Amino acid sequence: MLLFRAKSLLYTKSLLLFFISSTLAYSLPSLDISCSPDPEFGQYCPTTCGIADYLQKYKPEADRELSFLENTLNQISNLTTGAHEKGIYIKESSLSGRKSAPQEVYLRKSNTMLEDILRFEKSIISQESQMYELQDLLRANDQRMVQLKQMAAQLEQRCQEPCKDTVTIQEITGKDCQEVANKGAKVSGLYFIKPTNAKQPFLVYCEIDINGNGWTVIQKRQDGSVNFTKNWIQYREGFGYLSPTGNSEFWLGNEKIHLLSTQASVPYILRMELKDWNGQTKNADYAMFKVGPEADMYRLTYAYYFGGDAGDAFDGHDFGEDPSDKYFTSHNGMQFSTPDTDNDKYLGNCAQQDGSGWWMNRCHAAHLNGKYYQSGVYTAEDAQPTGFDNGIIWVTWHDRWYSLKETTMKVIPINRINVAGGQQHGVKDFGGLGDI
Ligand SMILES: [Ca+2]
Repeated sequence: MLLFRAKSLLYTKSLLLFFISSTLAYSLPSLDISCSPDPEFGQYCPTTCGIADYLQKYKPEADRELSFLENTLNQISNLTTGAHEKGIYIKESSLSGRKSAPQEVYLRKSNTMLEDILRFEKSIISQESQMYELQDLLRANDQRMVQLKQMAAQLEQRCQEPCKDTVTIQEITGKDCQEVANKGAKVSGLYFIKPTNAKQPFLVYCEIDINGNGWTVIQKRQDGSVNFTKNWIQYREGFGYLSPTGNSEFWLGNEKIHLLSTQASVPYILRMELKDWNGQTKNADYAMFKVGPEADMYRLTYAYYFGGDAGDAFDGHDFGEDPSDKYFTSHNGMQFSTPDTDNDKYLGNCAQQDGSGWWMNRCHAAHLNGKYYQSGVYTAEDAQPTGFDNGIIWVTWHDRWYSLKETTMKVIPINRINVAGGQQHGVKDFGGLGDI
């Protein structure tokens, strides 16, 4: 708005100046002529004097107006100058702003770097403590290494010394422990025997009593020191430890038991010697005990229950759950099963469920290779994850939730049984036959 007014005033001033100057150019020569005012001015063509008078009359006012215009123009000019200066200032500011822009970038970068440095510093501090820990570990490992090297050196030295075998193995041999006893062996201990069909002798623990009875021991449990969860090959070859004092747990091995029990002309008695956690002992004997060849999965057979105060658990047991209980828990005629070889009569795998190798049916009433429980009575909770009765069981003495403390399975030729210990059955039939 101001600019518009200034422009219009400027325009007016220019016009007036032009008009005045052009008019004065004609009137100046006759300024000294006295002119008579003509009230009729305007009705006629004005004379030179009339025009001059008229100008004289209105000049002061025009001067004032011109002066006003001049002031206004000066003001506008001043404002314009101010605006221009401001413009220059803004421009310069803008330029200087632009010039300072890179500095801001550097500042930002600097801040970022500072943050990074702080972050790295924190990281370094935390890593430093980790490094200290690792250094400690390294030192401990170094010390351990030194100790191990010392131990290795000591062992190496000991290995160079002559080997001293502290296990006494008796010199007498035979086809079984009874023959060993018949040959004059008087003490229990480790002997090499070679059954008729065995390709080579193998070590057994012979239990020889004062009457000259020689029991060949095929299984021993006494403290749970040996894990009886083994596979087919381990049960075939045998596992555990044979000790000259007889105080160790083992399974002689199915192949050896097979070779031992199937010798021609020697009918064997299998005796189960059992001890519970009250220290009470009982036994159960089976006549004509045999274990078949591996081709028949080491099948168990016997002619009959020969006697004993522990009861005939091998014949199965009526648990009162199903009429077929007894039939499906009997063991005579069962093949051997291990967790990895299922030869049982059960849809599932008894040996796998119970973690043992045994002549499983569906599954058992006798189970002397079961899990060792330290206090006798155990529960389905204890038998997790399967929850089945998997202890060392002889149900005709203690029920299936009672695990026996000690067991020994041993064989002897049946003709020795009359002097090996009084039995309820078969004593008369087989007694007095003499040594074989
Ligand atoms: Ca099965």
